[in-house]
Amino acid sequence: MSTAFPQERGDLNSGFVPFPADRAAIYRQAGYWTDKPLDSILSNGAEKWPDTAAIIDAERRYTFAELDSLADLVAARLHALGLRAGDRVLLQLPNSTQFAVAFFGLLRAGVVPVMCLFGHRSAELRHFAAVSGAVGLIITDTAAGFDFREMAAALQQEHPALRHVIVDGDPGPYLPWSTLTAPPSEGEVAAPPARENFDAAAPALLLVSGGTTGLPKLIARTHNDYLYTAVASAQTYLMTGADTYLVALPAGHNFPLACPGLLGSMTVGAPTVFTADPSPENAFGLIDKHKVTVTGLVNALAKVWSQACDWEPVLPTSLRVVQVGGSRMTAEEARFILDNLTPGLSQIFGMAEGMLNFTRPGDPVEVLLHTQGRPMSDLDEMRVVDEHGADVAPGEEGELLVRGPYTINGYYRAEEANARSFSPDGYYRSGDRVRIFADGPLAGYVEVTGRIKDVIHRGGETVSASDLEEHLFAHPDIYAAAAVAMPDEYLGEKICAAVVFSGKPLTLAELNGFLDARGVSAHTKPDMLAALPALPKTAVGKVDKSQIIELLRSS
Ligand code: OOB
Repeated sequence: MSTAFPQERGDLNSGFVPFPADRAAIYRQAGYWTDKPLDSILSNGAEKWPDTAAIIDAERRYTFAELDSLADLVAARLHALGLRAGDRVLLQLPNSTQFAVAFFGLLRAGVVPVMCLFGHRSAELRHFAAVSGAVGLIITDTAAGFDFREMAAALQQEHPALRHVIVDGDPGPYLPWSTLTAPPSEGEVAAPPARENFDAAAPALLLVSGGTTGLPKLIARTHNDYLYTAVASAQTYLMTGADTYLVALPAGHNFPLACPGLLGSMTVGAPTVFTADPSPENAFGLIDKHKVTVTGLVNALAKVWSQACDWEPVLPTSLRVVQVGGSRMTAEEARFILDNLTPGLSQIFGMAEGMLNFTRPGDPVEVLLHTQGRPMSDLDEMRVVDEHGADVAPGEEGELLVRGPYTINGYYRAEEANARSFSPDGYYRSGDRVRIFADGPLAGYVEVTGRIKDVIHRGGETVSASDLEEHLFAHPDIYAAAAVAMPDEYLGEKICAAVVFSGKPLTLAELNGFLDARGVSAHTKPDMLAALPALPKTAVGKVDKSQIIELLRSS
Protein backbone atom coordinates (compact mmCIF):
# COMPACT_ATOMS: atom_id res chain seq x y z
CA MET A 1 0.00 0.00 0.00
CA SER A 2 1.44 3.36 -0.87
CA THR A 3 1.02 6.55 1.10
CA ALA A 4 1.39 10.13 0.09
CA PHE A 5 4.31 10.49 2.50
CA PRO A 6 7.90 9.40 2.28
CA GLN A 7 8.64 6.75 4.86
CA GLU A 8 12.34 7.37 5.25
CA ARG A 9 13.86 8.49 8.47
CA GLY A 10 14.06 12.10 9.45
CA ASP A 11 10.72 13.07 8.02
CA LEU A 12 8.90 13.27 11.36
CA ASN A 13 8.07 16.90 10.72
CA SER A 14 6.61 16.37 7.27
CA GLY A 15 2.86 16.69 7.62
CA PHE A 16 3.15 18.09 11.15
CA VAL A 17 1.41 21.44 11.71
CA PRO A 18 3.40 23.41 14.30
CA PHE A 19 2.11 26.14 16.61
CA PRO A 20 2.42 29.61 15.07
CA ALA A 21 5.38 31.59 16.37
CA ASP A 22 3.34 34.41 17.93
CA ARG A 23 1.32 32.10 20.14
CA ALA A 24 4.35 29.92 20.95
CA ALA A 25 6.06 33.05 22.29
CA ILE A 26 3.11 33.75 24.57
CA TYR A 27 3.12 30.19 25.96
CA ARG A 28 6.85 30.38 26.67
CA GLN A 29 6.49 33.80 28.24
CA ALA A 30 3.78 32.45 30.55
CA GLY A 31 6.13 29.65 31.60
CA TYR A 32 3.74 26.99 30.29
CA TRP A 33 6.18 25.80 27.68
CA THR A 34 9.56 24.95 29.17
CA ASP A 35 11.39 23.55 26.14
CA LYS A 36 12.25 20.36 27.99
CA PRO A 37 11.83 16.84 26.61
CA LEU A 38 8.71 15.00 27.72
CA ASP A 39 10.76 12.31 29.44
CA SER A 40 12.31 14.94 31.70
CA ILE A 41 9.23 14.05 33.82
CA LEU A 42 11.04 10.81 34.57
CA SER A 43 14.56 12.19 35.08
CA ASN A 44 13.14 14.87 37.37
CA GLY A 45 11.23 12.27 39.34
CA ALA A 46 14.35 10.11 39.68
CA GLU A 47 16.26 13.10 41.01
CA LYS A 48 13.61 14.22 43.47
CA TRP A 49 12.11 10.92 44.64
CA PRO A 50 14.54 8.16 43.62
CA ASP A 51 13.21 5.54 46.03
CA THR A 52 9.49 6.26 45.67
CA ALA A 53 7.42 3.76 43.69
CA ALA A 54 6.65 5.21 40.25
CA ILE A 55 4.75 2.34 38.60
CA ILE A 56 3.11 -0.80 40.01
CA ASP A 57 1.21 -3.75 38.57
CA ALA A 58 0.29 -7.20 39.86
CA GLU A 59 3.76 -8.55 39.07
CA ARG A 60 6.18 -5.68 39.29
CA ARG A 61 7.03 -2.43 40.99
CA TYR A 62 9.65 0.11 39.90
CA THR A 63 10.90 3.16 41.79
CA PHE A 64 11.53 6.40 39.90
CA ALA A 65 15.28 5.67 39.91
CA GLU A 66 14.74 2.13 38.64
CA LEU A 67 12.40 3.24 35.89
CA ASP A 68 14.82 5.99 34.90
CA SER A 69 17.78 3.67 34.47
CA LEU A 70 15.64 1.03 32.77
CA ALA A 71 14.38 3.62 30.25
CA ASP A 72 18.01 4.48 29.48
CA LEU A 73 18.87 0.84 29.00
CA VAL A 74 15.88 0.16 26.72
CA ALA A 75 16.72 3.29 24.71
CA ALA A 76 20.33 2.19 24.26
CA ARG A 77 19.18 -1.21 23.03
CA LEU A 78 16.57 0.27 20.69
CA HIS A 79 19.38 2.36 19.25
CA ALA A 80 21.57 -0.72 18.90
CA LEU A 81 18.74 -2.37 16.97
CA GLY A 82 18.88 0.49 14.51
CA LEU A 83 16.06 2.72 15.70
CA ARG A 84 16.84 6.40 15.42
CA ALA A 85 15.49 9.68 16.82
CA GLY A 86 12.39 10.74 14.89
CA ASP A 87 11.43 7.18 13.92
CA ARG A 88 7.87 6.12 14.79
CA VAL A 89 6.97 2.91 16.60
CA LEU A 90 3.45 1.59 17.19
CA LEU A 91 3.02 0.90 20.91
CA GLN A 92 0.26 -1.51 21.84
CA LEU A 93 0.71 -3.11 25.25
CA PRO A 94 -1.92 -3.94 27.85
CA ASN A 95 -2.13 -1.83 31.01
CA SER A 96 1.01 -2.84 32.87
CA THR A 97 4.32 -1.49 34.10
CA GLN A 98 5.85 -2.65 30.81
CA PHE A 99 3.67 -0.15 28.97
CA ALA A 100 5.38 2.66 30.92
CA VAL A 101 8.84 1.12 30.50
CA ALA A 102 8.35 0.91 26.73
CA PHE A 103 6.88 4.41 26.54
CA PHE A 104 9.82 6.00 28.35
CA GLY A 105 12.37 3.79 26.60
CA LEU A 106 11.09 5.04 23.24
CA LEU A 107 11.05 8.67 24.36
CA ARG A 108 14.61 8.36 25.68
CA ALA A 109 15.73 7.11 22.29
CA GLY A 110 13.97 10.07 20.67
CA VAL A 111 11.59 7.59 19.00
CA VAL A 112 8.00 8.77 18.68
CA PRO A 113 5.47 6.27 20.05
CA VAL A 114 2.15 5.91 18.23
CA MET A 115 -0.29 5.32 21.06
CA CYS A 116 -2.53 2.50 19.85
CA LEU A 117 -5.33 1.42 22.17
CA PHE A 118 -5.25 -2.18 23.32
CA GLY A 119 -8.60 -2.85 21.65
CA HIS A 120 -7.42 -1.70 18.21
CA ARG A 121 -7.00 -4.40 15.58
CA SER A 122 -5.47 -4.61 12.11
CA ALA A 123 -7.95 -2.15 10.56
CA GLU A 124 -6.68 0.61 12.83
CA LEU A 125 -3.04 -0.48 13.07
CA ARG A 126 -2.72 -0.78 9.30
CA HIS A 127 -3.88 2.81 9.01
CA PHE A 128 -1.56 4.04 11.79
CA ALA A 129 1.39 2.25 10.15
CA ALA A 130 0.61 3.77 6.75
CA VAL A 131 0.15 7.34 7.97
CA SER A 132 2.97 7.41 10.52
CA GLY A 133 5.47 5.44 8.43
CA ALA A 134 6.27 3.42 11.57
CA VAL A 135 9.35 1.20 11.53
CA GLY A 136 8.41 -0.88 14.58
CA LEU A 137 5.66 -2.41 16.64
CA ILE A 138 5.65 -3.35 20.34
CA ILE A 139 2.92 -5.82 21.28
CA THR A 140 2.04 -8.56 23.71
CA ASP A 141 1.74 -12.20 22.58
CA THR A 142 -1.94 -12.99 23.05
CA ALA A 143 -4.91 -11.72 25.00
CA ALA A 144 -8.47 -13.01 25.24
CA GLY A 145 -7.88 -15.47 22.41
CA PHE A 146 -6.41 -12.88 20.05
CA ASP A 147 -2.91 -13.46 18.70
CA PHE A 148 -1.13 -10.12 18.23
CA ARG A 149 1.81 -11.87 16.51
CA GLU A 150 -0.44 -13.00 13.68
CA MET A 151 -1.68 -9.46 13.30
CA ALA A 152 1.96 -8.30 13.20
CA ALA A 153 2.78 -10.79 10.44
CA ALA A 154 -0.05 -9.46 8.27
CA LEU A 155 0.94 -5.87 8.99
CA GLN A 156 4.56 -6.54 8.04
CA GLN A 157 3.47 -7.98 4.72
CA GLU A 158 1.61 -4.82 3.87
CA HIS A 159 4.17 -2.48 5.43
CA PRO A 160 7.68 -3.78 4.92
CA ALA A 161 8.91 -0.59 6.64
CA LEU A 162 7.67 -2.16 9.88
CA ARG A 163 10.98 -3.91 10.44
CA HIS A 164 11.07 -4.31 14.19
CA VAL A 165 8.40 -6.37 15.91
CA ILE A 166 8.99 -6.76 19.63
CA VAL A 167 6.79 -9.05 21.71
CA ASP A 168 6.20 -9.12 25.46
CA GLY A 169 5.59 -12.79 26.29
CA ASP A 170 6.09 -15.71 23.89
CA PRO A 171 7.75 -13.94 20.94
CA GLY A 172 7.14 -16.50 18.19
CA PRO A 173 9.45 -15.46 15.33
CA TYR A 174 9.96 -11.96 16.76
CA LEU A 175 12.27 -10.25 19.19
CA PRO A 176 11.40 -10.83 22.85
CA TRP A 177 10.74 -7.66 24.84
CA SER A 178 12.80 -9.19 27.66
CA THR A 179 15.97 -8.78 25.61
CA LEU A 180 15.45 -5.03 25.93
CA THR A 181 14.82 -5.05 29.67
CA ALA A 182 17.23 -7.76 30.87
CA PRO A 183 20.00 -6.47 33.20
CA PRO A 184 22.98 -5.05 31.29
CA SER A 185 25.82 -7.40 30.55
CA GLU A 186 29.33 -6.46 31.62
CA GLY A 187 30.70 -3.61 29.61
CA GLU A 188 27.37 -2.89 27.91
CA VAL A 189 26.73 0.82 27.48
CA ALA A 190 23.37 1.36 29.12
CA ALA A 191 22.93 5.00 28.14
CA PRO A 192 20.99 6.33 25.19
CA PRO A 193 22.88 8.30 22.56
CA ALA A 194 23.07 12.05 23.14
CA ARG A 195 20.13 13.99 21.74
CA GLU A 196 21.11 16.09 18.79
CA ASN A 197 19.09 19.04 17.52
CA PHE A 198 16.39 18.43 20.11
CA ASP A 199 13.31 20.56 19.48
CA ALA A 200 10.65 20.66 22.20
CA ALA A 201 8.16 22.12 19.72
CA ALA A 202 8.38 18.95 17.56
CA PRO A 203 6.16 15.89 18.08
CA ALA A 204 6.95 13.74 21.12
CA LEU A 205 4.18 11.21 20.59
CA LEU A 206 1.24 10.50 18.31
CA LEU A 207 -2.17 10.03 19.90
CA VAL A 208 -5.17 8.74 17.99
CA SER A 209 -8.42 10.67 17.66
CA GLY A 210 -11.51 9.52 19.52
CA GLY A 211 -14.16 9.84 16.81
CA THR A 212 -16.48 6.95 16.05
CA THR A 213 -16.87 7.76 12.37
CA GLY A 214 -14.17 6.45 10.08
CA LEU A 215 -10.64 5.55 11.09
CA PRO A 216 -8.97 7.49 13.90
CA LYS A 217 -6.71 10.34 12.83
CA LEU A 218 -3.19 10.78 14.17
CA ILE A 219 -2.56 13.62 16.57
CA ALA A 220 0.99 14.84 17.05
CA ARG A 221 1.53 16.20 20.55
CA THR A 222 4.73 18.11 21.18
CA HIS A 223 7.09 17.86 24.15
CA ASN A 224 6.09 21.35 25.21
CA ASP A 225 2.35 20.96 25.01
CA TYR A 226 2.16 17.47 26.49
CA LEU A 227 4.50 18.22 29.40
CA TYR A 228 2.34 21.23 30.16
CA THR A 229 -0.81 19.05 30.03
CA ALA A 230 0.66 16.64 32.59
CA VAL A 231 1.93 19.35 34.94
CA ALA A 232 -1.15 21.56 34.78
CA SER A 233 -3.70 18.78 35.14
CA ALA A 234 -1.92 17.40 38.24
CA GLN A 235 -1.96 20.93 39.65
CA THR A 236 -5.65 21.32 38.91
CA TYR A 237 -6.39 18.28 41.08
CA LEU A 238 -4.01 19.48 43.80
CA MET A 239 -2.09 16.22 43.45
CA THR A 240 0.93 15.54 45.66
CA GLY A 241 3.23 12.64 46.43
CA ALA A 242 0.57 11.47 48.89
CA ASP A 243 -1.69 10.52 45.98
CA THR A 244 -1.81 7.26 44.02
CA TYR A 245 -3.31 7.03 40.54
CA LEU A 246 -5.02 3.97 39.03
CA VAL A 247 -4.93 3.41 35.25
CA ALA A 248 -8.27 1.69 34.63
CA LEU A 249 -8.83 2.87 31.02
CA PRO A 250 -6.55 1.78 28.15
CA ALA A 251 -3.19 3.33 29.04
CA GLY A 252 -2.47 4.69 25.55
CA HIS A 253 -5.48 7.01 25.69
CA ASN A 254 -4.81 10.67 26.50
CA PHE A 255 -7.12 10.59 29.53
CA PRO A 256 -5.26 7.99 31.69
CA LEU A 257 -1.92 8.90 30.10
CA ALA A 258 -1.71 12.59 30.93
CA CYS A 259 -4.93 14.16 32.29
CA PRO A 260 -3.37 13.80 34.93
CA GLY A 261 -2.98 10.03 34.56
CA LEU A 262 0.44 8.41 34.58
CA LEU A 263 2.41 11.45 33.43
CA GLY A 264 0.68 13.98 35.69
CA SER A 265 1.14 11.71 38.70
CA MET A 266 4.84 11.39 37.94
CA THR A 267 5.26 15.18 37.98
CA VAL A 268 4.37 15.21 41.69
CA GLY A 269 6.02 11.94 42.73
CA ALA A 270 2.75 10.01 43.02
CA PRO A 271 2.82 6.28 42.16
CA THR A 272 0.68 4.86 39.34
CA VAL A 273 -0.99 1.45 39.55
CA PHE A 274 -1.90 -0.36 36.32
CA THR A 275 -4.73 -2.82 35.88
CA ALA A 276 -5.87 -4.57 32.72
CA ASP A 277 -9.13 -5.54 34.43
CA PRO A 278 -11.27 -2.53 35.37
CA SER A 279 -14.19 -4.59 36.71
CA PRO A 280 -15.25 -3.47 40.18
CA GLU A 281 -14.49 -6.93 41.61
CA ASN A 282 -10.87 -6.49 40.65
CA ALA A 283 -10.43 -2.70 40.76
CA PHE A 284 -11.96 -2.14 44.21
CA GLY A 285 -9.52 -4.62 45.77
CA LEU A 286 -6.57 -2.89 44.08
CA ILE A 287 -7.76 0.54 45.13
CA ASP A 288 -7.97 -0.68 48.71
CA LYS A 289 -4.61 -2.46 48.60
CA HIS A 290 -2.69 0.50 47.17
CA LYS A 291 -4.85 3.20 48.76
CA VAL A 292 -5.54 4.70 45.35
CA THR A 293 -6.76 8.30 45.57
CA VAL A 294 -7.31 9.35 41.93
CA THR A 295 -8.60 7.57 38.84
CA GLY A 296 -10.34 8.32 35.53
CA LEU A 297 -13.32 6.45 34.06
CA VAL A 298 -15.60 6.62 31.05
CA ASN A 299 -19.31 7.02 31.83
CA ALA A 300 -20.35 3.39 31.38
CA LEU A 301 -17.61 2.17 33.71
CA ALA A 302 -18.45 4.80 36.31
CA LYS A 303 -22.01 3.57 36.27
CA VAL A 304 -20.94 -0.06 36.76
CA TRP A 305 -18.64 0.94 39.64
CA SER A 306 -21.43 2.99 41.23
CA GLN A 307 -23.87 0.07 41.09
CA ALA A 308 -21.27 -2.36 42.41
CA CYS A 309 -20.99 -0.31 45.60
CA ASP A 310 -24.28 -1.97 46.55
CA TRP A 311 -22.79 -5.44 46.79
CA GLU A 312 -18.99 -5.42 46.65
CA PRO A 313 -17.47 -6.43 50.01
CA VAL A 314 -14.55 -3.99 49.67
CA LEU A 315 -15.44 -0.40 48.76
CA PRO A 316 -13.10 2.11 47.08
CA THR A 317 -13.14 4.49 50.04
CA SER A 318 -9.59 5.83 49.58
CA LEU A 319 -10.64 7.58 46.34
CA ARG A 320 -10.44 11.35 46.57
CA VAL A 321 -11.05 12.15 42.90
CA VAL A 322 -12.90 10.07 40.30
CA GLN A 323 -12.81 11.82 36.95
CA VAL A 324 -15.60 10.81 34.62
CA GLY A 325 -15.72 11.82 30.97
CA GLY A 326 -15.42 10.83 27.35
CA SER A 327 -19.08 11.19 26.43
CA ARG A 328 -22.18 13.08 27.42
CA MET A 329 -23.47 12.61 30.95
CA THR A 330 -26.83 13.74 32.24
CA ALA A 331 -27.25 15.39 35.65
CA GLU A 332 -29.09 12.23 36.82
CA GLU A 333 -26.14 10.05 35.91
CA ALA A 334 -23.77 12.42 37.68
CA ARG A 335 -26.02 12.39 40.75
CA PHE A 336 -26.01 8.58 40.77
CA ILE A 337 -22.19 8.50 40.78
CA LEU A 338 -21.97 11.18 43.44
CA ASP A 339 -24.43 9.38 45.72
CA ASN A 340 -23.22 5.82 45.21
CA LEU A 341 -19.53 5.87 44.28
CA THR A 342 -17.87 8.99 45.61
CA PRO A 343 -18.36 12.61 46.58
CA GLY A 344 -15.08 13.13 44.70
CA LEU A 345 -16.71 13.04 41.25
CA SER A 346 -15.02 15.33 38.76
CA GLN A 347 -16.48 15.77 35.30
CA ILE A 348 -13.91 15.98 32.55
CA PHE A 349 -14.51 17.05 28.98
CA GLY A 350 -11.38 16.42 27.00
CA MET A 351 -10.07 15.37 23.63
CA ALA A 352 -6.90 13.86 22.21
CA GLU A 353 -6.60 17.07 20.19
CA GLY A 354 -5.76 18.87 23.43
CA MET A 355 -8.32 21.04 25.20
CA LEU A 356 -9.31 19.84 28.69
CA ASN A 357 -12.10 21.02 30.95
CA PHE A 358 -12.48 19.84 34.53
CA THR A 359 -14.74 20.46 37.46
CA ARG A 360 -12.39 21.17 40.35
CA PRO A 361 -12.09 19.76 43.88
CA GLY A 362 -14.32 21.96 46.05
CA ASP A 363 -16.67 23.02 43.23
CA PRO A 364 -20.32 23.28 44.37
CA VAL A 365 -22.56 20.27 43.70
CA GLU A 366 -24.48 22.28 41.12
CA VAL A 367 -21.32 22.59 39.05
CA LEU A 368 -20.51 18.87 39.44
CA LEU A 369 -23.98 17.85 38.28
CA HIS A 370 -24.72 20.29 35.51
CA THR A 371 -21.41 21.08 33.84
CA GLN A 372 -18.47 19.30 32.24
CA GLY A 373 -16.00 21.67 33.85
CA ARG A 374 -14.06 24.71 32.78
CA PRO A 375 -10.82 25.01 30.80
CA MET A 376 -7.59 23.85 32.40
CA SER A 377 -5.57 26.83 31.24
CA ASP A 378 -6.13 30.58 31.42
CA LEU A 379 -4.60 30.68 27.93
CA ASP A 380 -7.21 28.34 26.45
CA GLU A 381 -9.31 30.34 23.98
CA MET A 382 -12.83 29.14 23.30
CA ARG A 383 -15.43 30.37 20.84
CA VAL A 384 -18.96 29.10 20.45
CA VAL A 385 -20.28 29.59 16.93
CA ASP A 386 -23.45 29.00 14.91
CA GLU A 387 -23.67 27.08 11.64
CA HIS A 388 -22.38 30.11 9.73
CA GLY A 389 -19.31 30.41 11.94
CA ALA A 390 -20.55 33.55 13.73
CA ASP A 391 -20.15 33.80 17.51
CA VAL A 392 -23.40 33.09 19.36
CA ALA A 393 -24.62 35.32 22.18
CA PRO A 394 -23.06 34.53 25.60
CA GLY A 395 -24.73 31.49 27.18
CA GLU A 396 -26.19 30.24 23.88
CA GLU A 397 -25.49 26.86 22.29
CA GLY A 398 -23.22 26.34 19.33
CA GLU A 399 -20.14 24.51 18.13
CA LEU A 400 -17.05 24.77 20.31
CA LEU A 401 -13.91 26.09 18.61
CA VAL A 402 -10.69 26.01 20.63
CA ARG A 403 -7.04 26.94 20.50
CA GLY A 404 -4.45 27.27 23.20
CA PRO A 405 -1.12 26.11 24.64
CA TYR A 406 -1.85 22.38 24.28
CA THR A 407 -4.38 22.11 21.44
CA ILE A 408 -3.11 20.93 18.05
CA ASN A 409 -3.08 23.17 15.01
CA GLY A 410 -3.71 20.37 12.55
CA TYR A 411 -3.96 16.59 12.40
CA TYR A 412 -0.80 14.73 11.47
CA ARG A 413 -0.52 14.21 7.70
CA ALA A 414 -4.16 14.96 7.00
CA GLU A 415 -4.37 18.04 4.83
CA GLU A 416 -7.93 17.44 3.69
CA ALA A 417 -9.30 16.89 7.18
CA ASN A 418 -7.38 19.94 8.35
CA ALA A 419 -9.05 22.22 5.83
CA ARG A 420 -12.39 21.22 7.41
CA SER A 421 -11.38 20.88 11.04
CA PHE A 422 -9.34 24.06 11.59
CA SER A 423 -10.26 27.68 11.08
CA PRO A 424 -7.84 29.97 9.23
CA ASP A 425 -6.88 31.59 12.55
CA GLY A 426 -5.92 28.25 14.07
CA TYR A 427 -9.01 27.21 16.03
CA TYR A 428 -9.84 23.51 16.16
CA ARG A 429 -13.48 22.91 15.24
CA SER A 430 -14.36 20.32 17.89
CA GLY A 431 -17.70 19.24 16.40
CA ASP A 432 -19.05 19.36 19.97
CA ARG A 433 -22.21 21.32 20.68
CA VAL A 434 -21.76 23.24 23.91
CA ARG A 435 -22.92 26.20 25.92
CA ILE A 436 -20.67 28.24 28.14
CA PHE A 437 -22.69 29.61 31.03
CA ALA A 438 -22.55 33.37 30.99
CA ASP A 439 -23.71 34.26 34.48
CA GLY A 440 -24.86 32.87 37.80
CA PRO A 441 -23.05 30.20 39.81
CA LEU A 442 -22.12 28.21 36.69
CA ALA A 443 -20.55 31.17 34.86
CA GLY A 444 -17.50 30.17 32.81
CA TYR A 445 -18.33 26.47 32.99
CA VAL A 446 -19.07 24.41 29.90
CA GLU A 447 -22.02 22.13 29.25
CA VAL A 448 -21.70 19.64 26.39
CA THR A 449 -25.12 19.24 24.81
CA GLY A 450 -24.23 16.89 21.94
CA ARG A 451 -22.28 16.52 18.72
CA ILE A 452 -23.25 18.93 15.96
CA LYS A 453 -23.36 16.12 13.43
CA ASP A 454 -25.16 13.67 15.69
CA VAL A 455 -28.54 14.51 14.24
CA ILE A 456 -31.18 12.55 12.38
CA HIS A 457 -32.68 14.06 9.23
CA ARG A 458 -36.22 12.77 9.43
CA GLY A 459 -38.39 14.08 6.61
CA GLY A 460 -37.88 17.82 6.71
CA GLU A 461 -36.92 17.85 10.41
CA THR A 462 -33.52 17.74 12.05
CA VAL A 463 -33.68 15.79 15.29
CA SER A 464 -30.89 15.96 17.86
CA ALA A 465 -29.93 12.45 18.99
CA SER A 466 -28.84 13.68 22.41
CA ASP A 467 -32.17 15.43 23.05
CA LEU A 468 -34.01 12.16 22.51
CA GLU A 469 -31.42 10.18 24.50
CA GLU A 470 -31.93 12.46 27.47
CA HIS A 471 -35.65 11.53 27.49
CA LEU A 472 -34.85 7.83 27.07
CA PHE A 473 -32.42 7.89 30.02
CA ALA A 474 -35.22 9.26 32.19
CA HIS A 475 -37.13 5.95 31.98
CA PRO A 476 -36.44 3.82 35.06
CA ASP A 477 -36.29 0.55 33.06
CA ILE A 478 -33.74 1.86 30.56
CA TYR A 479 -30.13 1.09 31.45
CA ALA A 480 -28.48 2.52 28.34
CA ALA A 481 -29.76 4.03 25.11
CA ALA A 482 -28.61 5.57 21.86
CA ALA A 483 -30.63 7.29 19.16
CA VAL A 484 -29.35 6.55 15.66
CA ALA A 485 -30.43 7.26 12.09
CA MET A 486 -31.57 4.37 9.90
CA PRO A 487 -32.14 4.80 6.17
CA ASP A 488 -35.79 5.12 5.15
CA GLU A 489 -37.31 5.15 1.72
CA TYR A 490 -39.86 7.87 2.48
CA LEU A 491 -38.33 9.93 5.27
CA GLY A 492 -34.70 9.77 4.17
CA GLU A 493 -33.78 8.77 7.69
CA LYS A 494 -35.88 7.36 10.48
CA ILE A 495 -35.19 7.43 14.17
CA CYS A 496 -34.10 4.22 15.84
CA ALA A 497 -33.81 3.92 19.61
CA ALA A 498 -31.23 1.25 20.50
CA VAL A 499 -31.99 0.40 24.10
CA VAL A 500 -30.59 -1.84 26.83
CA PHE A 501 -33.40 -2.50 29.30
CA SER A 502 -32.65 -3.09 32.96
CA GLY A 503 -36.03 -4.70 33.57
CA LYS A 504 -38.81 -5.90 31.32
CA PRO A 505 -38.37 -4.66 27.74
CA LEU A 506 -40.91 -2.06 26.60
CA THR A 507 -42.69 -2.13 23.26
CA LEU A 508 -42.30 0.80 20.89
CA ALA A 509 -45.88 1.87 21.68
CA GLU A 510 -45.17 1.81 25.43
CA LEU A 511 -41.96 3.75 24.97
CA ASN A 512 -43.67 6.36 22.84
CA GLY A 513 -46.46 6.61 25.41
CA PHE A 514 -43.81 7.48 27.99
CA LEU A 515 -42.27 10.05 25.63
CA ASP A 516 -45.74 11.54 24.93
CA ALA A 517 -46.24 12.00 28.64
CA ARG A 518 -42.94 13.91 28.78
CA GLY A 519 -44.13 16.22 26.02
CA VAL A 520 -41.71 14.98 23.35
CA SER A 521 -42.76 16.28 19.93
CA ALA A 522 -44.18 13.81 17.40
CA HIS A 523 -41.29 14.07 14.94
CA THR A 524 -38.68 13.40 17.68
CA LYS A 525 -40.15 10.07 18.79
CA PRO A 526 -38.50 6.84 17.58
CA ASP A 527 -39.91 5.06 14.55
CA MET A 528 -38.13 1.89 15.53
CA LEU A 529 -36.99 0.25 18.76
CA ALA A 530 -34.10 -2.22 18.97
CA ALA A 531 -33.64 -3.96 22.31
CA LEU A 532 -29.96 -4.93 22.64
CA PRO A 533 -28.15 -6.92 25.34
CA ALA A 534 -25.43 -4.21 25.44
CA LEU A 535 -24.40 -1.21 23.36
CA PRO A 536 -21.22 -1.75 21.29
CA LYS A 537 -18.26 0.27 22.58
CA THR A 538 -15.14 1.89 21.13
CA ALA A 539 -11.67 0.77 22.21
CA VAL A 540 -11.77 3.19 25.15
CA GLY A 541 -15.31 2.23 26.18
CA LYS A 542 -17.58 4.90 24.66
CA VAL A 543 -20.86 3.99 22.97
CA ASP A 544 -20.04 3.37 19.30
CA LYS A 545 -22.92 4.55 17.14
CA SER A 546 -21.42 3.46 13.83
CA GLN A 547 -21.23 -0.10 15.17
CA ILE A 548 -24.86 0.11 16.34
CA ILE A 549 -25.95 1.19 12.87
CA GLU A 550 -23.92 -1.61 11.27
CA LEU A 551 -25.43 -4.12 13.67
CA LEU A 552 -28.98 -2.98 12.95
CA ARG A 553 -28.44 -2.86 9.21
CA SER A 554 -27.13 -6.39 9.12
CA SER A 555 -29.83 -7.86 11.35
C1 OOB B 1 -11.57 12.00 25.39
O1 OOB B 1 -10.84 12.14 24.24
P1 OOB B 1 -11.20 11.54 22.82
O2 OOB B 1 -10.21 12.12 21.90
O3 OOB B 1 -11.30 10.06 22.90
O4 OOB B 1 -12.65 12.05 22.45
C2 OOB B 1 -12.94 13.43 22.41
C3 OOB B 1 -14.41 13.66 22.23
C4 OOB B 1 -14.82 15.10 22.43
O5 OOB B 1 -14.64 15.88 21.29
C5 OOB B 1 -16.28 14.92 22.79
O6 OOB B 1 -17.04 14.70 21.64
C6 OOB B 1 -16.29 13.68 23.61
O7 OOB B 1 -15.15 12.93 23.21
N1 OOB B 1 -16.23 13.96 25.05
C7 OOB B 1 -17.30 14.34 25.79
C8 OOB B 1 -16.83 14.45 27.12
N2 OOB B 1 -15.51 14.16 27.13
C9 OOB B 1 -15.18 13.86 25.87
N3 OOB B 1 -18.57 14.58 25.44
C10 OOB B 1 -19.42 14.95 26.44
N4 OOB B 1 -19.04 15.08 27.72
C11 OOB B 1 -17.77 14.85 28.11
N5 OOB B 1 -17.42 14.98 29.40
O8 OOB B 1 -12.66 11.49 25.41
C12 OOB B 1 -10.92 12.51 26.62
C13 OOB B 1 -9.63 13.00 26.58
C14 OOB B 1 -9.03 13.46 27.72
C15 OOB B 1 -9.72 13.42 28.90
C16 OOB B 1 -11.01 12.93 28.95
C17 OOB B 1 -11.62 12.47 27.81
